[in-house]
Amino acid sequence: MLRRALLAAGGFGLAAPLVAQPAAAQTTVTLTHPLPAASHYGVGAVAFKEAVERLSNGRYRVTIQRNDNEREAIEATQIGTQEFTITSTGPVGNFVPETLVLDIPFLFRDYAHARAVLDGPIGQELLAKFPARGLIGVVWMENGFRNLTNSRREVTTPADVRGLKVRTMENPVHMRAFSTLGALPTPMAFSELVPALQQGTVDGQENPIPVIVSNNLNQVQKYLSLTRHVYSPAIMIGNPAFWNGLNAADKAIFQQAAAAAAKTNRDKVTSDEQTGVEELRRRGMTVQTTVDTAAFQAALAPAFQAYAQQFDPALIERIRKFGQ
Ligand code: EAX
Repeated sequence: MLRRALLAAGGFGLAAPLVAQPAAAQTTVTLTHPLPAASHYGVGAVAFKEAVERLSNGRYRVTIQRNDNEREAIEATQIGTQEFTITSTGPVGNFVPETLVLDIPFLFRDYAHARAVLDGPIGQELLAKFPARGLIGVVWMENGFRNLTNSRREVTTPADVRGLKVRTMENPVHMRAFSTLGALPTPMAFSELVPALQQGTVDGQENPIPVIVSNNLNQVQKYLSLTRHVYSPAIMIGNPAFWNGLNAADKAIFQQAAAAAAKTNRDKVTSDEQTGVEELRRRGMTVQTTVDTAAFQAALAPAFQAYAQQFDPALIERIRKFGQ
């Protein structure tokens, strides 16, 4: 009636609805990660945001925030103060112990091997362990092969590591490796790393080239040794209440967006691996490329024996042999 009256009064030449259509409901989700926006995690986060917003026609918006304490971010995702986080597996073992097997030194031959394992049945079996721990393992992403940096001396053999105070992630598998080498592993969140290096609380740390480059660790570390002693997976973790509340179509959108994040993230790692060492040399780091990997693997024999007690040796063998 009102519409006809107004039209008769010539109030509206167009058959425009008189009552504003309710805007499509929009849900904002928060994703955090610990690194700079231009890092291999940051570009993955943006790819995720763009895909979610495009595929949902704006029904979902993604807010990206930085939190460089990965354990805190996982806890926040678990209790629902945020919906997603991207993190290395460093602290994940404190929530989903089964993932610690991935952190064993020298387990993966190269990037192709690691990506095939994570995207294949073994990686999917591990993601299936997350819901029982109050988390959703959405998709495997990538941090990269970790290398040792320090400010005391060049490191090419295990003997050079002896006595170094090395910051490690809060990861018992990594800590055992460095104590087996005679170093003094000092676990702390990434958020505490640079101050600890600046104050000399620790002599060194270990991280993939993409992390060393994107955080300018060359400003607080002199020597880089290309040890590649551990492949460090990353993972996108989701909040179960949010994830399980999605209908099938929306869940498919988030899964497609997570796959886009992983591809962009891995492509950035590949690119950083091609250019990062030269960039760090240019920034003044002294780089040891000829590291005695066989000597490091031999020196870690006691740690490998302990890992074979802690994890299923058959699983370790499955991972080592995958794709051969
Ligand atoms: O996930 O804590 C670390 O050394 C991690 O490699 C870093 O936060 C990126």
